[in-house]
Amino acid sequence: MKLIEFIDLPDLGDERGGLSVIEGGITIPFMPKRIYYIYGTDSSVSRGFHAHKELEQMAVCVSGTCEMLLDDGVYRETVHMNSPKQVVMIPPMIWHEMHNFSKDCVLLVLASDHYNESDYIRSYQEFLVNYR
Ligand code: T46
Repeated sequence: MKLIEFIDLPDLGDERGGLSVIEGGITIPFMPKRIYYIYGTDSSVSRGFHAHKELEQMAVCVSGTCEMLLDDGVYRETVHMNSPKQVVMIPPMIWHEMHNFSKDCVLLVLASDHYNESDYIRSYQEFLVNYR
């Protein structure tokens, strides 16, 4: 089973530099209500370790590199994120972890809804037992 779904962003770069575009409902299948970015994470630190009940998200490494692990409770897949032109989808009910951040990593995340802590499942056991 393939958990990792990539979307290749249109490359509108020219001799002046790169330009990639994400359009809600066009490039990605939802309209983002929230945008956040993760940066300055030490390579020894891992983040995530949760699933969302309903939230849809997409992530793109606009600078640097990191690894994104996705887990549906049966299968686990890890993708090396190293391109500002490639989006990885983080669907609801998928456990995800981020590892091996490079010093210059900026991970941009677009989310389908506002922040809501009750949408998080932060225990892997709870994820496995109650939600699969
Ligand atoms: C996710 C991965 C990819 C807020 O108050 N508002 C927000 O919009 C966000 C994203 C976080 N927070 C608070 C919640 C925590 O107290 O900021 C703190 C750090 O968040 P968290 O430990 O959840 O960060 P990560 O990097 O483990 O996970 C984040 C997102 O929270 C999560 O939704 O899918 O990035």
